[in-house]
Amino acid sequence: MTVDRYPITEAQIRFYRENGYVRLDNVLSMQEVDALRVALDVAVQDRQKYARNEGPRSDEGYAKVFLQMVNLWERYPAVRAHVQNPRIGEIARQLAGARGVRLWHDHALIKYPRDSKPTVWHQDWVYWPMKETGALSCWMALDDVTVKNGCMSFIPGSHTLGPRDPIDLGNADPDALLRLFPPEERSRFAPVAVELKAGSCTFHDGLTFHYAGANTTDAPRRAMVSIYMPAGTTYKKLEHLIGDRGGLAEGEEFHGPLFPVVAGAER
Ligand SMILES: O=C(O)CCC(=O)C(=O)O
Repeated sequence: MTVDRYPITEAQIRFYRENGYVRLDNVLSMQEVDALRVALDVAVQDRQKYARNEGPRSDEGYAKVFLQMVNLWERYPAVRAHVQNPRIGEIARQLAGARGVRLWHDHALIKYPRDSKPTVWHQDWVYWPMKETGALSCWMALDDVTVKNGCMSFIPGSHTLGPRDPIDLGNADPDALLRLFPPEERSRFAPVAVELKAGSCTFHDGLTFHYAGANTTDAPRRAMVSIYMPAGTTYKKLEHLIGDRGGLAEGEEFHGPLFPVVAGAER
């Protein structure tokens, strides 16, 4: 059997560990990208048809940042194939330096044009009910992304600064997180905007500061994000937008079919 592996290099893994993010080109084929685009279109239509609220956050400010649809993998086979793609899981496992990785959740993030707001600087881990750090996101571009339509930006090395208070993603000032730091420290932050072709992606650590500008073009900016946690990550009680899935007790390891193992060992 041929193992479908992405040829990630030691230098890319080192870059990720030092900077808290890494760009990887041509991870998906155009057929895989197209299958995800179709699935997202259907999900958007289903959402309208069934008045389905795919995410509990629907305040007006948040809606202008993006349409967020969570855990599509449970309903759309193309998304399931993507989030459980061992090619992606294995990259996540190697970057995290873990024995194995489980899926935490997926979310499609569609930044619609016009009246679009930036995704303000934030860290992800502070919203996640996990005791340990180390979980990471694969942000897959389904359209070519540039500064004009809201590509991601990262502050290299910010994952070493530790967790800060969560930011109100719908209403905060874009720089609210950065202003928590004294001016001399802030002046050393050097954000990097990462433009990508569709089918290329970034991985970022849950503690890395990241941002995406408003979409100033005429077309939607579609991204499919899947979040992986190192096997052995344990549950910490914290309200989260995907709800209290799995009925886990404080300190219990994430396990079971809601958090499938995507690469490597279960524990
Ligand atoms: O796509 C965006 O606008 C932001 C994505 C993000 O914050 C994330 O994937 O953690």
